[in-house]
Amino acid sequence: MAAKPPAGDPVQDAPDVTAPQHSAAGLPAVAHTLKMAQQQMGVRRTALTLLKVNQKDGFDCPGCAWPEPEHRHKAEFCENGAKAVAEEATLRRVTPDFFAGHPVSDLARRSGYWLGQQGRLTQPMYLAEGADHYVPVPWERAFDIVAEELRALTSPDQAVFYTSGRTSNEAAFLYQLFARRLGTNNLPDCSNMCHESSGSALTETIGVGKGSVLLEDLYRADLIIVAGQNPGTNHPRMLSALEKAKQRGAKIVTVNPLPEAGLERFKNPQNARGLAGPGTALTDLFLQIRLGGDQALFRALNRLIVEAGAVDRPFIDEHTHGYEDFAAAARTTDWDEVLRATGLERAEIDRLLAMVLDAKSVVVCWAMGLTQHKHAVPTIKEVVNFLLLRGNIGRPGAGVCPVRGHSNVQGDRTMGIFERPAPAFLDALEKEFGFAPPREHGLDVVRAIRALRDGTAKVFFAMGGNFVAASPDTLVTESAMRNAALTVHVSTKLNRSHVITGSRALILPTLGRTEKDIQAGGEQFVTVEDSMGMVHASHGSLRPASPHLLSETAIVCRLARATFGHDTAVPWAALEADYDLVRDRISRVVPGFDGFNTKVRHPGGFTLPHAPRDTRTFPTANGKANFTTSPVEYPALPEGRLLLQTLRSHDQYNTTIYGLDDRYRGIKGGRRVVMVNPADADALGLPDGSYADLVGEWTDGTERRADGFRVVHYPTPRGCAAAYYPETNVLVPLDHTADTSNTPASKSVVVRLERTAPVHGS
Ligand SMILES: Nc1nc2c(c(=O)[nH]1)N[C@H]1C(S)=C(S)[C@@H](COP(=O)(O)OP(=O)(O)OC[C@H]3O[C@@H](n4cnc5c(=O)[nH]c(N)nc54)[C@H](O)[C@@H]3O)O[C@H]1N2
Ligand SMILES: Nc1nc2c(c(=O)[nH]1)N[C@H]1C(S)=C(S)[C@@H](COP(=O)(O)OP(=O)(O)OC[C@H]3O[C@@H](n4cnc5c(=O)[nH]c(N)nc54)[C@H](O)[C@@H]3O)O[C@H]1N2
Ligand SMILES: [Mo]
Repeated sequence: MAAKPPAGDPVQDAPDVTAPQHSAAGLPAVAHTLKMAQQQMGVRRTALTLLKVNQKDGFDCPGCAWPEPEHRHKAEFCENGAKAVAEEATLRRVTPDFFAGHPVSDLARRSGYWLGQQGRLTQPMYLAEGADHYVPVPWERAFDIVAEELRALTSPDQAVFYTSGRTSNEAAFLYQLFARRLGTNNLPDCSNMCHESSGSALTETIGVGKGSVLLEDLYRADLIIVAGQNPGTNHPRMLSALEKAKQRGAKIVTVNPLPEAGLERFKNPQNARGLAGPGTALTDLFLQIRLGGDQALFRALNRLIVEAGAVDRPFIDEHTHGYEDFAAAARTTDWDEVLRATGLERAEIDRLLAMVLDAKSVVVCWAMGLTQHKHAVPTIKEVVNFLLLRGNIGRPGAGVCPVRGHSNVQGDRTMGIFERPAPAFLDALEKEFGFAPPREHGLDVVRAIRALRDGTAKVFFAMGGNFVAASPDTLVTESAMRNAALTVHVSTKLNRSHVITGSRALILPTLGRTEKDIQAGGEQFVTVEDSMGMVHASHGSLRPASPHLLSETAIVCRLARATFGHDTAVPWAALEADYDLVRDRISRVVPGFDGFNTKVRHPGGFTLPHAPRDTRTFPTANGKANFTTSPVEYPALPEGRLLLQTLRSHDQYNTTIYGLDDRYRGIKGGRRVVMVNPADADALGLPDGSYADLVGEWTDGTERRADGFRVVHYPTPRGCAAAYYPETNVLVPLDHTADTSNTPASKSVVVRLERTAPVHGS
């Protein structure tokens, strides 16, 4: 199985490499922001739009899920938030003429970058069976096509309803209601590829699958450990919070295979010291860990804490279960194994211990570096053990902080986008709407791909996202998609999932966050939940990209009417007209949302309850916070091979490529690069600037290939390499997933590098 870069693409991939940087943001970020934004939106629209981001009367940034501080700056956005806004508020348009001029067979040869650069989708488009051109289709006909296919299924479980994480609470609630009214729990979402491991680990150990800290806790922490996360690129506003914590005396420990610039030093563009001065050094201790070594690191640390007798005994006795077993296991931790797994020295772990023992309150933040491994769930459970040992949960300045990705991915799950819904949620739905929702678990992302591949799923419907490019094992996923009878995408921008289709396909263009949403009941707003469980309103203000766009909420309601006809259980037309009515329903179904319509109209919104954080109570099966004792695991690495992590560059939002640079890592003008430790590269005979194919090796003997990567000698630990996603998704085997959460293990793929001739004559 081999994947070449799409041919016929005007974008050349000819990377130019300099040394990685040691600080993030500052003046270059501001300049870069304005340049990117003005290219897409022009000067006036740039000013109008960026001033509305994350303001109390404005729209929620469609970038990441980092929360808004209580005291907001006039410009409460970051470079990458501005890029996300510009990408949506662009003045470029994809019209029916565009599709007339570009057959699908041509679009399938273009890169994702090129597709995205064409602009906003403007009209519903239909690809008939056997056709090579999308043609415009009236909305009503589009809904009828979906309804016909759904009604033709022999079971509702032959349909799959995917969600990306930008969908508002209102649209998400109605979307899951639609799927369950139809009779299926097949509601996979991007979370399955993202923080599912966090949800699994936290639900079992503390009883709530969400983070337990608020911004104020970060400011008050004595020690913040940031493990497996690159906030300088992916959550830039987090750097302001870390800076503030630092100024109040916090220490910061970074655990990462890469020395990420944003965590080294932050030049806050909101003040003179940051804009033109030296900025703030953030990291006090950098532990350059091997990929997948985190569970071993935390277990070793836990052993040292137990041996030092430095545990919070009253907390452990009153609130937890399983301490004695855990402590006994921790005492037997094998140091040789720890040093092998982490690649760290004992002295570095001792330094971390000293900082932990010095700190009254500790927060651990993490993202994909912890969640996308085979042993991600036990790794995060070990982080919980670490916090429980010293009572670092449920008190100010302490707790778990999984930092979410998409701006409403946490809210979508709260609204019931989940293939394994809790019985209590289904009971509440049944009581509110008077129909019996299905109880059997549905398909997650990986299982949905298998079902499409095997022909047991026939209709694929996506509320946002770019399933084909974001999912693992690209060639397998693409052929699974082509197996479907119908694929439907509710989207703002053109992407690869629109051109790798089932027998028939629809593109349903929708409003973005930035745009005014007018319904029969007047102008509407929507709501979102950030990474810290704060719910607030988002008001779009721009004129929609096209008069033909429908909101996601309207799309669900109209599809429901086409599918069910007159529905005695759900008044779809009324809900479409007035989102307050949707929120009333949510307030009666979802815990924590009582008085939703009133509370969300308070400036800044409201905070959802979180029992461990608020009352130190743990809604687990045994009513206690659970210590867990999992065997220590770390990825095996065969001789002469490298362990590859697939990560984000600075100029992308998941599968949306904003540009071809990764400024902080010193890479310009190309994405097909592989970062390798110089000693490994020398041993493999790969000088900096040489080219290699990446060949993925999987335990069943199959191989996967991604061609033509420029080798970059980079400060990553021995045995570890890094390359960008989505280009490298072709290498991630569908069956290579995390235990329990089933999240693709895209941070540990075994590869060998085969030297090739340079590409593009460079
Ligand atoms: N601008 C921008 N913002 C984004 C996104 C984007 O693509 N662009 N994506 C959004 C989404 S959906 C998400 S989920 C988040 C993702 O946010 P991140 O999780 O920060 O994203 P990644 O680029 O995957 O980076 C993973 C980080 O973990 C490190 N890492 C990898 N493996 C390991 C490991 O085994 N151990 C440790 N300790 N570290 C490891 C990597 O070196 C890297 O620094 O960002 C969100 N925000
Ligand atoms: N190898 C590898 N694979 C990964 C990851 C990794 O680190 N490595 N990360 C994983 C993670 S963390 C995630 S979250 C997934 C992301 O998976 P997805 O969420 O499926 O992918 P995105 O690239 O964020 O989706 C981009 C598309 O969303 C559409 N869109 C944008 N805004 C809106 C909107 O407001 N409404 C609607 N309806 N559509 C909109 C646009 O058409 C755009 O093309 O990828 C996962 N895949
Ligand atoms: Mo994500």
